[in-house]
Amino acid sequence: MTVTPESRVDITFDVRRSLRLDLFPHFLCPGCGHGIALRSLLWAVDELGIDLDSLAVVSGIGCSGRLSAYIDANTFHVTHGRPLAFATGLKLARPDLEVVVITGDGDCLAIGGNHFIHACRRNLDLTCIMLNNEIYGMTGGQGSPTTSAERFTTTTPGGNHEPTFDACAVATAAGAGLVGREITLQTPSLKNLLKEALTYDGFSFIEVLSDCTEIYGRKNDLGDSAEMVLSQKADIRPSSYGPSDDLPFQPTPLRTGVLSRSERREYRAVYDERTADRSRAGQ
Ligand SMILES: Cc1ncc(C[n+]2csc(CCOP(=O)(O)OP(=O)(O)O)c2C)c(N)n1
Repeated sequence: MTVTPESRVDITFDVRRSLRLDLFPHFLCPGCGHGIALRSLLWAVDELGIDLDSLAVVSGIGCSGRLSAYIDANTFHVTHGRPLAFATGLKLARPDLEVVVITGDGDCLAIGGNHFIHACRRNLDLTCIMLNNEIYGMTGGQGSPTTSAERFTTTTPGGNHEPTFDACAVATAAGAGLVGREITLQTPSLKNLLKEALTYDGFSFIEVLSDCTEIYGRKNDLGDSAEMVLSQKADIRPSSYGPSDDLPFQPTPLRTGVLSRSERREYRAVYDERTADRSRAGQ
């Protein structure tokens, strides 16, 4: 591709404006993809002109869960698996806030699995960003619902024999209004996908493929961070290829970008309408 001034990506966003720099240095390992996801989110927020005072970021427990603390906005670090439940209450009480959830694959799909399904079903206007590093990073590398087949973790010393959970397929099936996936290597695309999610009126779920170099990568000989993200890139299946019907245990080429989008009505709009109807009817 010929690079023209128009096609050049603007990467001049200075993330430090949006961070609590007094908490630095951050605690993430070198090569961890979570930091790129955080930067992409804050870049999207900045480009949309969302005031940090009107942004609320809720996260659970895990390496992913720690990210909210670094953001200079209204941040809530809640119990493991419960950020979607907390965010639901927050958004209902304060609809004026832009409420974002940052969660991990363990936080969102294992202990928080039921909250996840019902948040998708409800379609309240939240943006949920799940950082999928295929492992419980913070607690030392136990297997998670998204651990790839035959990979080694501390709880699967003979390899993982469970099929992998496709969080995006579950989100779409459960009714999430907007569902998408991106890898950290494609940071501008990730930022644009997050902008679409933030502006979507309903529940949006974005899976970010992150890399846990220190624990998962090392245990499975996946190479350094650059090698891990490049192997994710090699797996990408352009969305023009159509839906994937791969079975568990087959290597699944990834589809990225917006995977599903519907124009379902947002929960709060329906709730307000019904409440007004009832009050007009004197009930
Ligand atoms: C109720 C409860 N159960 C278990 C834990 C221990 N714990 C903390 S973080 C975590 C897993 C985090 O994994 P994930 O959500 O995938 O995030 P990552 O650290 O990989 O970003 C677990 C099991 C806890 N803090 N609270």
